[in-house]
Amino acid sequence: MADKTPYYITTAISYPNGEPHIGHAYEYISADVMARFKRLDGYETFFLTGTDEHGQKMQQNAEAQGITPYELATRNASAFKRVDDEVLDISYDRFIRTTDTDHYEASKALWRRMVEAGDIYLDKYSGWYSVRDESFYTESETEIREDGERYSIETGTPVHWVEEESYFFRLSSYQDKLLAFYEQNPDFAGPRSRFNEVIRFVEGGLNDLSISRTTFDWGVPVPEDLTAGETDLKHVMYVWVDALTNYLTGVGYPQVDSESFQKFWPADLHLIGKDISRFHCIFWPAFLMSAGLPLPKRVIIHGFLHNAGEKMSKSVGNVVAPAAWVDTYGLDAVRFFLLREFPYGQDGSYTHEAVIGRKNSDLANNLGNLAQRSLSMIVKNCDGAIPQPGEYTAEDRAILDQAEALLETSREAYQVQDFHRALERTWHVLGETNAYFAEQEPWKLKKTDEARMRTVLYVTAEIIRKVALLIQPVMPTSATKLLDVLGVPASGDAGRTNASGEGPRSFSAFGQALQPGSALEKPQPIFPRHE
Ligand code: ME8
Repeated sequence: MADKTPYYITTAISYPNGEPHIGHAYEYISADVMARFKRLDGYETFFLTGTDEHGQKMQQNAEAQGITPYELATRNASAFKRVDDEVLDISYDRFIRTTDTDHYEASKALWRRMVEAGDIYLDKYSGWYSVRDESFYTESETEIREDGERYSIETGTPVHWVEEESYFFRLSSYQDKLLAFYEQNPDFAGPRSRFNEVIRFVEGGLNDLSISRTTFDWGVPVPEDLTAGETDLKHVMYVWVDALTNYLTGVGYPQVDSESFQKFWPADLHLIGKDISRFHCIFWPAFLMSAGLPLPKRVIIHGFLHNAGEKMSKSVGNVVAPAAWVDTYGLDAVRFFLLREFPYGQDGSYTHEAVIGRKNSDLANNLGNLAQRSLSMIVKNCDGAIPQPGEYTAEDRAILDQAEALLETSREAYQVQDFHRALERTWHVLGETNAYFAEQEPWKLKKTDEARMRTVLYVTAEIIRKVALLIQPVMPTSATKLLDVLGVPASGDAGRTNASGEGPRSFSAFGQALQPGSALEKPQPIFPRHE
């Protein structure tokens, strides 16, 4: 068998300060859907996720709780991992913790390369720092509010004045190189509107970046041999330097000759939220350019999830735990809702009514009901086997052609992470299929023209098969059940086996139409209505 094309996808790594919320789940689910799509489409996929455990925020929170930062990180990293494994069925290949030993090696190696490139120098930092954002701000990026305190204008988090000896990265010298890179790679980041914000920021000029801290010690130490004689203080890396490096660690850096690094670097996709686009689209490519490493192919920037239009916050008490949603609506309905309800890249708002609306109309009616009615009719009227179709009419051909086109439409949409469009097109075809089924009235044909009834039922079942194949990434359990009912054989190499049944069916089976005469299981309702 020919070697598969590699595909490397990552999520942001979360601060394990507390438990994951539905905003985190949104990111994990969308990355998981992308990873599953690529696996089913024949790529050798490596999917990295994990936790970002260093920094002042972690240290302060741990102190407040009277435990060590490592204890805090360990407790909450397990909570994140548990949600991935037990609640959301995230098919990651490695869950990285930035306290993993190989990650220290990778971070130090990258630092060394940037020193060798002449891009790191010792100086003194003075300026505004937000511990909550783990981010430095210039004076003009902050404002004094009514309470007399100073805040970041962009994120609204409190900032405090910092003055300390620090290593700096010569970010200012990368302005032109970055702009040239963006110009040559117009798809480097998406959606375009968010990429444009990044470009405008870089056009405005870049300051050198403070990349080490001396006032606390919870971080990756700057290699001692590089600081000897230069400073009396102990420096740890600024948390974002080591955090971004996780993408390299995950595939074997600094072993650049390793099979894994050779195969998977540069990453095909970093999937992140809108609040951290500058770190990924400016700092990260500049670090990699400095270190002489290839740049990631794409960064996709998703929007934020709001509760009924309101920002989720602990103080408002509207933070949703992923498990609460999954218990209420079921995992596949949650996954579907998050990707179908709003375009990827834009902010999204959720309400109980909106989730129920999607679950009942799109899933229970348009897909569940169609599958249940048509497949039950086959079981009852065609001896429990896929019927033999007769000659196709123009209507049959038209609807089959629409379903046929869905694979390419989906590929194109997934290529730019437009999950919303892929699902919208799929449900459009399901809408047309429902109309076809209603117009053809196979339940009447049973009495007047059985051969024609068999053709209509075959066409409908074949469209359901195609749709079920394509929605596996979004709703793995339900799609698998549907494919099991249709008797579609599992393709052993298409990824992980699903808890519910036979396992995934690769997209290479898309063109293999249902075999007349093959047995059909009695369908059980797969998408129940939410009462
Ligand atoms: O930023 N809706 O970690 P984090 C959608 N450690 N996405 C959201 C969200 C919401 N309400 N809230 C957070 C960090 N996110 C860094 C990343 S990567 C090298 C280091 C997203 O725990 C957020 O945008 O604050 C980010 O992509 C991810 O969750 C982790 O956020």
